Amino acid sequence: MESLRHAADLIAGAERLVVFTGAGMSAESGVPTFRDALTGLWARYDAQALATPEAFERDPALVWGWYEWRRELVERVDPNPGHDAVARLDCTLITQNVDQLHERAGSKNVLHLHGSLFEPRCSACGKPADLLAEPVGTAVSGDGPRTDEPVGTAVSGDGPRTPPSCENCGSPVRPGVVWFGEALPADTLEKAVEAAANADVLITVGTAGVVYPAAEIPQVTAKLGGTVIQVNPQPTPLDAVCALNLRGTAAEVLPQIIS
Ligand code: BV8
Ligand code: ZN
Repeated sequence: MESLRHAADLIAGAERLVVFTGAGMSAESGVPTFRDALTGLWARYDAQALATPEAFERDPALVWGWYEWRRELVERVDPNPGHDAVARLDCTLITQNVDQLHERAGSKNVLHLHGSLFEPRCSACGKPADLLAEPVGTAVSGDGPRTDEPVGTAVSGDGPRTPPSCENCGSPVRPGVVWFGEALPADTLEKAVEAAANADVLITVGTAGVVYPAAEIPQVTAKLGGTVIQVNPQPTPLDAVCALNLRGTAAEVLPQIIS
């Protein structure tokens, strides 16, 4: 396909290359995209409502359980050929994803705009907390988490789980992700915007381009004269700023345009 060759030439000739990824990057590894990340017990919730400080405040076990379910899923799957292709690039890699599949494929210094499933911290004092080998929590019944069981009762499958308590101050530990209504990590965002501003080529892969300020990243490159290439089976609001819109999936297209 003509545009694949054109994209491959642009990427090979790029001097300051940026790759910007969203949930579609991990879809072919078996990780549901953000919008599809609610199945099973969480099917009745809206991701945007669950990924908020208010939801954690209201029901820490439900929200912690959802993130632990996602973390365990990500640990069980593997990077796909799209991650492997990106790892071959000399680029600045910016991701909205909270999984660590780019790192497991070999990418270094990944800028995680929305945090990570692998860096839980205290919801009050911010002290980093250890990841629990076994999902810890209380056994759950149909009406939600019971607290009569001692914390530490391993639970299997998906379901609410009581978050561990901070060793420092006893408050509930929270996932190390950025929720809706929370500020992105300032230094990470600053590095990402600077890389996007200086990029001569930016590849945006697998993002719906609707969540801000992350969705600004490809637009900054285009506004400052850089060339934006999009890889997504669907059209997105970012189509308008892309020089090339490659309608395909990450695992299919990226290995064809990255040598
Ligand atoms: C902030 C981490 C201010 C958590 C995420 C109105 C009211 C309230 C808020 C707002 C508002 N208007 C705007 C806002 C701001 C809000 C926002 O943008 N809301 C949107 C919904 C309108 N943003 C925020 O709240 C941000 N913070 O503004 O703070 C502030 C400032 C100072 C001080 C205090 C506060 C924080 C946003 C971060 C939220 N956290 N993730 C978690 O993971 O649980 S967002 C989450 O959804 C993802 O990280 C991602 O960023 C976003 C969208 O996901 P995508 O990656 O795009 O994936 P999605 O599922 O949507 O789409 C998948 C795409 O892949 C599709 O296009 C599909 O076609 C494609 N695809 C599918 N398969 C493949 C594929 N592509 C390639 N290959 C495939 N195989
Ligand atoms: Zn604490």
